[in-house]
Amino acid sequence: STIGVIFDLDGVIVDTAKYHFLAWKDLADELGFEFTEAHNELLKGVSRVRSLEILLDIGNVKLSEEKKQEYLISKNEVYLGYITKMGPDEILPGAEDLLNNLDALEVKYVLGSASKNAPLILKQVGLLDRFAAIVDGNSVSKAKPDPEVFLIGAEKLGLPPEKCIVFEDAIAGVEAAKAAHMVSIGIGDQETLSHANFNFNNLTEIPEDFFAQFISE
Ligand code: G16
Ligand code: MG
Repeated sequence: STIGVIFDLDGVIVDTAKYHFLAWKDLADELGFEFTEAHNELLKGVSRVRSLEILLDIGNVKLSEEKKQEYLISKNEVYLGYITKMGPDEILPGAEDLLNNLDALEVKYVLGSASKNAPLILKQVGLLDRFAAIVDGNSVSKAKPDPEVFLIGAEKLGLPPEKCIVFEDAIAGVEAAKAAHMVSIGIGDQETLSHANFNFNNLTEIPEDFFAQFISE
């Protein structure tokens, strides 16, 4: 096809943000400060290391590098406890229909996630085999809003960035797509994601003929 699609994972394909929240909240409890769902918004799409920094800023807590490494590991262990219980019922509404639609159009798609746990999550929900490639937190060095993750995605698709369409739920993710000169689709709150080229509340709202406008004969 003349176009390709790059999907973010958390907030687009599945809602793992609720599990990140519970795991980070555990840590905040241990450190003795409050961590709210509003605080959790700041961590969406952001790398694990950066998330810890933001969390510690919220609690006004300073830690040694050693302690930070320790907490990064223990947070992830708590998170994995939730992830390993996930199943196909946790795929967000509209996601599978959208992938089926792209398959029918013979449009290739890859994953472009900040998560180091992306392959495990996709395996849990039964979608791992569907993506042409997985670009995740293990394969990138610069986190969103840096465009690196999406530029590697374009390489995997074998397409120039201008021919790639990115589905994102996070502010940093839409910024990364724009920095990569790709078409950005904001999934979620329209005001939060007003910098995206297109906005939808969720994947069920994407019209079946949506991709036709990008495909040239
Ligand atoms: C996801 C989440 C972020 C999380 C990041 C790293 O990104 O939105 O909140 O901090 O992955 O996750 P992990 O700790 O599993 O490596 P995305 O890009 O899929 O939205
Ligand atoms: Mg996301």
